[in-house]
Amino acid sequence: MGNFKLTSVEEFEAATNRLLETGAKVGADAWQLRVKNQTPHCKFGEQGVCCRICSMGPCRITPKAPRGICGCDVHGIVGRNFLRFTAGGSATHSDHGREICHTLHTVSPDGNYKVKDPEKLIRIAKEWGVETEGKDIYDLAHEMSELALLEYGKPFGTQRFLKRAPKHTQELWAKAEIEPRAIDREVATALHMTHMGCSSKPEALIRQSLRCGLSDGWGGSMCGTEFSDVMFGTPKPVDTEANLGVMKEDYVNIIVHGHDPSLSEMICDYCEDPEMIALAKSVGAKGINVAGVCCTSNEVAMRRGIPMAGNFLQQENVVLTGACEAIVVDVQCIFPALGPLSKCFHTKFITTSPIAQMPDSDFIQFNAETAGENAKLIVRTAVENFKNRKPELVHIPQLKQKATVGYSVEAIVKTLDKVTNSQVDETGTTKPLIECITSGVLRGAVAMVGCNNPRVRPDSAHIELMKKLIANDIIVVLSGCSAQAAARAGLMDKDAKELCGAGLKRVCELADIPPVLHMGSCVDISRMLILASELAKDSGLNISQLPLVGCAPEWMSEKAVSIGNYVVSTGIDTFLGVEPQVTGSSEVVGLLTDGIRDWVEAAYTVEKDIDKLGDLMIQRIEEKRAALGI
Ligand code: MSK
Repeated sequence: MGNFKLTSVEEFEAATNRLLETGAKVGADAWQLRVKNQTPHCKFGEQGVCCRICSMGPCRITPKAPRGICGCDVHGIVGRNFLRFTAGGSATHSDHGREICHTLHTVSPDGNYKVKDPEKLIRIAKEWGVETEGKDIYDLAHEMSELALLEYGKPFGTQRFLKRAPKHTQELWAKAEIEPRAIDREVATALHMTHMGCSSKPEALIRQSLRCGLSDGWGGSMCGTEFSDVMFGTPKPVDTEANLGVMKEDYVNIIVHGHDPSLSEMICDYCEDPEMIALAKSVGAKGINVAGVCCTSNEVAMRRGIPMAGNFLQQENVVLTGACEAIVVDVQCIFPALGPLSKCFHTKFITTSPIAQMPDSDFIQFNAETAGENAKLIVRTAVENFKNRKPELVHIPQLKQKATVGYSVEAIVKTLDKVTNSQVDETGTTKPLIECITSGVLRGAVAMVGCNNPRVRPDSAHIELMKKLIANDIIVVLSGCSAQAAARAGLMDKDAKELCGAGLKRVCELADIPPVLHMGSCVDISRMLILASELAKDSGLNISQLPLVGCAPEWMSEKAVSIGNYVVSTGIDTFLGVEPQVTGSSEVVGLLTDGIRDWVEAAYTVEKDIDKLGDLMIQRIEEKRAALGI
């Protein structure tokens, strides 16, 4: 174990407080201050009982005013708000996936984007019934891109990827009438259903919420993940580092932030360009250091080992170091606050997507066709900005941890094969993992996902839950900002096996893995769906029977609700540490926490006490084991 020590949440906070002192000196605003201005939050909004769907209102439901002007009761209003929230998340993830499909259409042997994983492309093509024999791989990529784009608007049929689910799951979806059709259609239907004068029956609204979530997880997000792998490579275990200490004082620091890897992959390429490195040296830097924030960070960490500076609530911190030459963003989870904040420092806040345009930013539009030129201009802009640094404002907290990341399903299967087979089976199955679980060496698995949210002490819920689960021999797979919380704390260091129970520790030693596995960004939760499906097929069980649960202890975004809906709809009980804005309706709460179990064999549990949330997950895993007699 050597000198291994986790970084504590108190150390995270001390580093943040020191950065906020710099912020105060230059008159910078910060989310910590804005939270104070925004609390207490509006109770009507918190409970989901405010309706702004037409201009007769807004209507707010109280005991004295139990119906809106149209006569809709609280259950209809809460249900409609929940469905609209889901639709926002599903549209966002799926549109990311669509952009990836469009980028796939631009691939060429000498272009900006290439096919890096031809085997995966061929595998998906065969799955979709596309002839691959004798076909040029780039012709196949273009054909697959067009077919994938049709998934968004096809007039008939359901999502192609649904066939990856076990037969039983597919039957449940058909019976519950929640099989997603065209991806965009489910979002449009959600908006139509929630228009004034359409659905106000909670059951119908929640059913569509599940369907709209499924169109994301088994549709748009899965396209995003799979075709990103085709273009940028399927992740394999790779070593990296995490936390603000990955920024380097003597280097030009470029931070990539957002979600879409098309831009960040290109930025990483140009940061290694000899011409750009020479330029950096000519302005007095030792070189160029690129690091990431949020899910863009997860994408480039998984494929290139690019260090992870921080997660969602760290995004202002990277600017507050005074050592960030440019924070380059694509889409989603980007604070508009970065504009005014960057003006307090020398930092260039570079927006690149028409989808995410913000005041006080430099907009350099990024297109797949001109990606190389755009990325080079961005890198050059950052490098030339090094001379504008104000040395008196520079402070980089010296916190960082080692992390091994890059556990795609393919990598997990291959790696865990080592636990039981001396000879690695190249085709691979999840059977070794199943054997570990049935023998009790591992008690089960938790898929932990999601954001930070100031309602929860940042990162504390993620880290405390992970420590508790691994100590109980429960393996944890992670994505999104929860993965970065783990990496920053040190839980993705292989030495963290010392914090595990005896069974998980043994598995970590045999397979040479950390006890929590980084599966990627938030669209990559589709990888977890595939893993759960493979486990079910290889074990002959239904997904809902597996000792496996999902958890989002610090979630905040619409995407997280869409994710929750597709995870429960896949048969995985899902545990939340932040209440969805539905508490105003007993009927909607009843459906989400219990009623939907009749349709999809899983439901939500909400518990704000994080220790109890951990106990409830362990209890559910043990109940599933007992039901199987293992
Ligand atoms: S970035 S959606 S804060 S995980 Fe994917 Fe993190 Fe949540 Fe954004």
